[in-house]
Amino acid sequence: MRISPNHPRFRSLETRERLVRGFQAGIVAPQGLIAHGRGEAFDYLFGEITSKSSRAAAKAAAALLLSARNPVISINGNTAALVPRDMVRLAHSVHAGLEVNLFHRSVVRERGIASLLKRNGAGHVFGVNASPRFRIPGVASARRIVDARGIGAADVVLVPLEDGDRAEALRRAGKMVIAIDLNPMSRTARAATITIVDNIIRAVPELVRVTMKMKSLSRSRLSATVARFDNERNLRKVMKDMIHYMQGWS
Ligand code: PTJ
Repeated sequence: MRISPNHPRFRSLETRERLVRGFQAGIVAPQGLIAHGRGEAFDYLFGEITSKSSRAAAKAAAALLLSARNPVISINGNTAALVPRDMVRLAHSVHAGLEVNLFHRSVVRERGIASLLKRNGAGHVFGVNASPRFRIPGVASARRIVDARGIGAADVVLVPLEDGDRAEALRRAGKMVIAIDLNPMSRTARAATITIVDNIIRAVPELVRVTMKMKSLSRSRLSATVARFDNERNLRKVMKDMIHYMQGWS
């Protein structure tokens, strides 16, 4: 369906359309449409804006990605449908690998997502029928199977729209985790090293912008930016932002 740009909720409706098209093209899992609804509800409670706390998290995440030895960006169906080009741009900007890693795993969908990323400028994409494989210990879902040269070898992993247990398991495996999740109470948000509580359609362009700006900073300045960031404190601020916004309505 074509949405008129004059519609007051154009951005939100257009985002839904992208997910529906992604579903019809075999990129998005049916469950991904439901997951987006949960995200939308949280976004509404934040006023659909990128808050100061989200910007602070994006800055710390950019510093962590730029100072990583081997960063990898994990891509699922929703992420591929919503921000394929920005994810490829981010990967180029921080020299990160891209890996398809699905909760509702199917090789057909893995192939479709990898080719969508390639059409958007990606080079090699890990995770298509991953081989050699590495199994993340302690993950119950198909997400435990990762590429040994991709997420398996990464020191920093960006996990957008995640389901929880993998973020915890990646931390236990000694990796640093950056999450993008509109739910500040989710297990992913709590387990990650850095959580960007923002809609992925705003968070990823912001990450691209900030990494471009911070590229020339020294390793010690990047490390200092990461060290100053406290995820738990930032999540408390995010919750306060949400309550503050909601009180404005009463
Ligand atoms: O493509 P697959 O097979 O890997 O499956 C992807 C989904 C998203 C279906 C899978 O990872 C899943 O079930 O995730 P959950 O457990 O529903 O968690 C998704 C989280 O992302 C929730 O906390 C949502 O609030 C959040 N979320 C949804 N849409 C957005 C979002 N966060 C940021 N931006 C969004 N647009």
